[in-house]
Amino acid sequence: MTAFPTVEKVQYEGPDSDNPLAFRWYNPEEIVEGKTMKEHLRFTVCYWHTFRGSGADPFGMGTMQRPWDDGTDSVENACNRARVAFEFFEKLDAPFYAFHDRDVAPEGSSLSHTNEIFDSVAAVLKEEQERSGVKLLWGTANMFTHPRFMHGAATTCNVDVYTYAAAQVKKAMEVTHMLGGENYVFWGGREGYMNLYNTDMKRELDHLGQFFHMAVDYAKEIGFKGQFLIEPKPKEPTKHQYDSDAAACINFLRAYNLMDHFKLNIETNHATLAGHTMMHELDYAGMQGALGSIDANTGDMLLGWDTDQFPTDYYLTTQTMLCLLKYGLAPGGVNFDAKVRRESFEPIDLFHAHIGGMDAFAKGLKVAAAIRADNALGQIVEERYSSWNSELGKKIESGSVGFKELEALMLEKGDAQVQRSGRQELCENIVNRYLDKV
Ligand code: XLS
Ligand code: NI
Ligand code: NI
Repeated sequence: MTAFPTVEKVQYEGPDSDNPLAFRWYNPEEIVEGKTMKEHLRFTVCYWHTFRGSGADPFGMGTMQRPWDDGTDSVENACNRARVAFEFFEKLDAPFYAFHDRDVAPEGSSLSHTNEIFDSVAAVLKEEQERSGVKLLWGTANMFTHPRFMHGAATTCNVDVYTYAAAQVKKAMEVTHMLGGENYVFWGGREGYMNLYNTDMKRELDHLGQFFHMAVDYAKEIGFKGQFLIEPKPKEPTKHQYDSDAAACINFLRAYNLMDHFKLNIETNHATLAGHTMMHELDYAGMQGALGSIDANTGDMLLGWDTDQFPTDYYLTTQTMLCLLKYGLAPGGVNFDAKVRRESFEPIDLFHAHIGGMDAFAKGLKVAAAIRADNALGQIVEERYSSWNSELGKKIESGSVGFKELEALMLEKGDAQVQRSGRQELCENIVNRYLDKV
């Protein structure tokens, strides 16, 4: 049985290929900066959009044709879908996948029943991982779909729901560990608020900090060595998500003494919803030693929500790869947290979407590496800050002078020297030049 009878394993054919089912840029074994593309990019297919996305939106019902899926919540359907997913990962040559507990397995009539179902499906996932060699980048718990989580999970006003959430994450961590997951993700779901009149923000954040400490303790207890990741997002579904952006997450982690245990999973569309660029979020997380992994997608300039489109823009992927090469990515990866449009309802569209995203990132990797090899942007940055290499600059940077000394110096000098040009347009032209060249 095959779910994708018309598709062979996708191969690299080079930039001139017009085969829509071939890679033009992603050449897994090609070496860039001393590592293969496969090692750099660690491409990951997400289970929720690709295998559970129905195409429903607030105005209309599902549109996707998924002939292998009988549309029921049976365990058999879940196991069968898991096998189809692995056929997809293999044909796409994707080395990793990622899931929420409830994407792969349906809920049962009680928590213990749900856990049993999860175990049965996890056994299939394990078997398929072993058969195919595809690995789990990360697991996570869905604590936002079910009505019990209407007020949040680890920040809920209800202690019973908090307890349920703790039990759910415990189980999701165990399954992630059993499947050799390299990371475990916390995206806030409904951790946030709709209105401050009815919200005790301090208490909710204290509870969240406590929750993460429990996760850290439990990981130690079961020997889970994967990296914990928090995924920032500013809004949606709540009007204010607590993990609103990289800076807010890092402040939270510091305040609750969790910096040693967590890094960030930065998502493009979340960055732009927060009013930042992806490059900003990556650079901010990276400079704080907190860049863990990325959810690769893109938003739409004219739509104000998380549209989760596949990334095809070379500027975006070049900027992203400049940061990933600078700060490193493993054990994180490039996870396509992206969905095909509801008008792209055929199974083959899943291939087009992922191939496009993988090629865009592979090209971005090559362009970024070429820019770095010539230090083309680095040189401009170095020149721009060169005044700081003076005696005075060194004194300030090492903290050995204060306002009084600086005032004395400037009183003597009378005025500050002329600045260097920022050369922004030149930088933009340089990026274009390398995009043309690669
Ligand atoms: C939602 C998030 C979600 C996380 C995983 O906006 O991106 O998909 O990545 O819970
Ligand atoms: Ni995401
Ligand atoms: Ni998202």
